[in-house]
Amino acid sequence: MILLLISPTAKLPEASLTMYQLHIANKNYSSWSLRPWVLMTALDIPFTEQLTPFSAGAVQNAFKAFSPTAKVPCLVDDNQVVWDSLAIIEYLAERHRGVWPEASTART
Ligand SMILES: N[C@@H](CCC(=O)N[C@@H](CS)C(=O)NCC(=O)O)C(=O)O
Repeated sequence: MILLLISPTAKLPEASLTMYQLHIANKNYSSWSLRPWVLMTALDIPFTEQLTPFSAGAVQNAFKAFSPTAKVPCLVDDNQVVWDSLAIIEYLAERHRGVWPEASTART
């Protein structure tokens, strides 16, 4: 009998070799930022946190430096920029185990 042990957080073959950068805003205000932040932290997916605080004003000009939509969260993976929280989670799910449950019934 062959026993195959796979860590739930093991990287899939297409996982990044570079360190992800996750751009977020204030954790106490930006629940959107916390979506990928909590996921990556819980699954031990290594990333560098880049926190840019909200400033006064309707448009967050500081976010334009890294996010095409001037919104957070925004994930940078080498040359790839993913700028929506659910899109980030889907992106990570293609590269890391454990993002979504294996059982389809657990995903309904
Ligand atoms: N649908 C987007 C929403 C992102 C979003 O609205 N983020 C807010 C912070 S929680 C933001 O960046 N607001 C800045 C602004 O609207 O200028 C996502 O899921 O990532």
